[in-house]
Amino acid sequence: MTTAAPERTATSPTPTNHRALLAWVREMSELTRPDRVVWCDGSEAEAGELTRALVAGGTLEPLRRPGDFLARTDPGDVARVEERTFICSPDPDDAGPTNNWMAPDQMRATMTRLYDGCMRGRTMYVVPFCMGPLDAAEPKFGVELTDSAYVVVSMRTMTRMGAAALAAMGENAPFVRALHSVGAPLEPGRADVPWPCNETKYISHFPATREIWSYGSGYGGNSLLGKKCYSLRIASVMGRDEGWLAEHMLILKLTSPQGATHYIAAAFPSACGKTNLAMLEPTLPGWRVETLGDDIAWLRFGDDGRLYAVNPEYGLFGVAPGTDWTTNPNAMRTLERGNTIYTNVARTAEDGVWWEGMGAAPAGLTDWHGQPWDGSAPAAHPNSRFCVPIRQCPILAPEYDDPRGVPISAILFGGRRRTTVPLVTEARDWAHGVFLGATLSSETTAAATGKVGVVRRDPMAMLPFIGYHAGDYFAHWLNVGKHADAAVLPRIFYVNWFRRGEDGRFLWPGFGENSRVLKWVVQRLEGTGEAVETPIGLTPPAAAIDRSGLDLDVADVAEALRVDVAEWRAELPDLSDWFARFGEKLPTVLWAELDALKVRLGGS
Ligand code: GTP
Ligand code: SPV
Ligand code: MN
Repeated sequence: MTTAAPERTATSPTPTNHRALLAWVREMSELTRPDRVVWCDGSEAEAGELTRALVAGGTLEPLRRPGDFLARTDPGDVARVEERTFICSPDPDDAGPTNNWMAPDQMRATMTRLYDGCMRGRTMYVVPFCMGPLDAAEPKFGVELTDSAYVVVSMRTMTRMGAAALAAMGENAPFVRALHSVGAPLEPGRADVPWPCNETKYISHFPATREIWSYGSGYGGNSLLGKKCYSLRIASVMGRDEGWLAEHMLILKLTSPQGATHYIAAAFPSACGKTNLAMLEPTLPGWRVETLGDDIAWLRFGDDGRLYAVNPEYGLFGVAPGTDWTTNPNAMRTLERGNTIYTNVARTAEDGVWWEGMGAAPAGLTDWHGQPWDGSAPAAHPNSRFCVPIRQCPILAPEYDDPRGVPISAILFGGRRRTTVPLVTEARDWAHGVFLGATLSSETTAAATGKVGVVRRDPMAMLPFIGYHAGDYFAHWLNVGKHADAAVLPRIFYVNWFRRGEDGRFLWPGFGENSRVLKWVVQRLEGTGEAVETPIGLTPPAAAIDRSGLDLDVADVAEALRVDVAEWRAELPDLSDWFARFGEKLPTVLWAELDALKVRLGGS
């Protein structure tokens, strides 16, 4: 960290000759008027200084394990704010019906008023970062300007941040401009609060100029701008323009007992199982999973015509509740190594952490509000998170660092549905797979503000993250399929770990047992898996799912796999309405897929 004298608007020596960057930092600091500007180098010493200051200010509490800290947010700032997220494309038609839109000039005017003097009394940190390996053919740089030290230390975990990124930018590399303020200027003499934020929030994207303006929230996807804002919303537009895909997908490497390796990417909506599948510990003997990414994948064609995936992130920002030795032991091992910032979990009397799903609650818990826990409400917020370096994951695949990525054999789409959607379905071909993705549905979760448990369409698990018109996005997916030889395209599957029986229990045990579904996927790829034709796609007969060592009746598996024609017919009106929202932009191929589905279901 290049520090500066604490006098007003002091600016530390600028460790770059990047003129566009220097000009932008100057312009934004003149607008936001911080007391000082600090260029972050990403060093251990800098992180130590920042965490000490955050502890002194009450934002972070040190925990027992070295490098572990707990943050408790303002109770009104606990999740992504989709209704305050905007795509400010010049043409409203480029944002489409699934995004909030505001004209760029109008949004700039509105937010310039909010940003005016918003960093008074605070420090503006200049955070250079790179999404994906620094030695990529075209490294994807960004610079976040933020007045939150919590954001700086989190960005250090989540991205390749600091001096190396800045040096690699040289004097004129393009970069995404990402401005962030908690929106809480500190008047002279006024004490700060542990979690400054503002009731007014904007998470705005200017895709045409590759800019992000975020205001009012310090939380996760709202403030760590390399994540959803850059690597999905802005990157999806880059991908549209340049012929690649930015997706809300985990990446895993699966090795069979015979030693065959397959790379699999999977898109599930927020809090629907990506981190868990990415770190899966197979219950089937001889199978092995290694992790490449748990949230975001950038998919590009390689020279051999195959689709390769890179994880642009450097850390894991995982859902805490439900994470335990029985469900996700590899996440627990990752956390055991310390260096984790926990947000909104409960704290034990021994300065450890606890959350729902971790077994019996120990006595003397402090809940996420900082109060002694009385058991009347969850001790940890349902969207409480851990932020930890991905390198601590004991099963990180060595290919993680390869800037070319890994060739994907299968893409899984999945959602959280109590009914209707079977455990696993295989698409007939790419277009049918795009149809399955485009019509994906899931129950809303605590990862975003708003009601939980409401079924909504969440195309490719990207509803809140597509940076342009979703109809154009579907067309882009179809084009990707046309680009490649069908023989080397990933095969597409649709999974649902969350189907329930009439008694309300999950029909499928999930977690490590999902390896049994992955085995069938691999068998399909290798041409040995059995499948039956159903109106919605190819499903395994129950006997084709390996149940060895599992105490589950074949009838239960059959129930999890069942295609209920009546339930699917009941989905049809909603599917028609969904597609109608995209008007002319809905590719006719997808209408044809829906018509064919109707015919197969024998509906009208
Ligand atoms: P984001 O980080 O928000 O994108 O979430 P994610 O998709 O990575 O979800 P994650 O793996 O963190 O899982 C979210 C919740 O679902 C956790 O509480 C998990 O315990 C639970 N979960 C994950 N996999 C399964 C499964 O196979 N079965 C069941 N029943 N629950 C699961
Ligand atoms: C999600 O909501 O999909 C997340 C967490 O991965 S956040 O970083 O808040 O977007
Ligand atoms: Mn996510």
